[in-house]
Amino acid sequence: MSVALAKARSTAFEAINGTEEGGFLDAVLNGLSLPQKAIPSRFFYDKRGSELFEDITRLKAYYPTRSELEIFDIRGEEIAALVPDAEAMVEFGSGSSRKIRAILKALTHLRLYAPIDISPEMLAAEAKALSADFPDLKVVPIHADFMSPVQLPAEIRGTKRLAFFPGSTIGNLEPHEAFQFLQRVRDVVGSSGHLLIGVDRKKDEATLVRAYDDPEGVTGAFNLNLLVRANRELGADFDLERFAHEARYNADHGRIEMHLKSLADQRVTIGDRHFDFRADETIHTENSYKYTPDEFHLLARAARFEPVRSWTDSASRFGVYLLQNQG
Ligand code: AVI
Repeated sequence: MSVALAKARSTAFEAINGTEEGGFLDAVLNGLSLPQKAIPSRFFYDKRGSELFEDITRLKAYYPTRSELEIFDIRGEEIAALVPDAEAMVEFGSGSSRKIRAILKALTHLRLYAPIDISPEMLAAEAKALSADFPDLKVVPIHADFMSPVQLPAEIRGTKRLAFFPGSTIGNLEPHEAFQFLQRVRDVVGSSGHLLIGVDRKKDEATLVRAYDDPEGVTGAFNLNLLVRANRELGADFDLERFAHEARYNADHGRIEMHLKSLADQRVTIGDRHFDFRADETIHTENSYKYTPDEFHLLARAARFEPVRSWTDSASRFGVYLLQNQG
């Protein structure tokens, strides 16, 4: 085995057995062997990628975060009045805490908050900060991958539960995965429990594409950071000058796609594997599905969640839905 591949394999070993689930090396080697080359979007979020994503959420062009926060600010009390019995909130993939703060301000009757996140550092930091700001709220962090079945701690099991899944993260799942995810959320909230979820809406193509191809180039840097990560962690030799960020709307599938486009005929080497690129050939790095309210209601009902009420922002760009488990 070559030195580079050995390095790549040991890094991948650490990745699988450390904080990162799923094996970046295998995902890249398998993904680059497909006819349409691809790398799964979950690998965006190394330290730099997470920082860049946080920057994206503050961009003028990236409307989803702003629109969703507007809904929570204006509709918080209305939402709270619809779930008067909820005692515990379980957040899936909590990450940064701007949204939970906005909703916790309104949901004053909650006594427990359980963020689920893959990053123990993020969980610990968030739990500490929230406990300081909401002294009457018990914070019970759950270190887990929210895409897998989650074991609830004992103190949450007996409570009336409300799940929280903001940010249109559901849009990064393929529709069949979104359906399976909603079914797992039903298990977590229990019978007649609720889910409050943020979902980006379909809209004109120009607004959508601009949100994923901002003039400042932050989303481009976020996308290209996958190659920076592959060079650093896997010993790959991607030439960053010879790949470019591309965002396009695929109307047939109702999704934004992000790609990294090769600017020349070139060969990339990872250990003893070679991958040839033609000029203009792309690596598909992300799907972000957009749902009309009707489409989302259909998906929710198929997973046995009944829509209770939904809200949108002043520009009708984003949707927040309160759903109730019918199972
Ligand atoms: C995390 N997720 C909901 C974002 C989205 O809009 O699909 C990720 C993102 N990709 C590029 N910009 C933001």
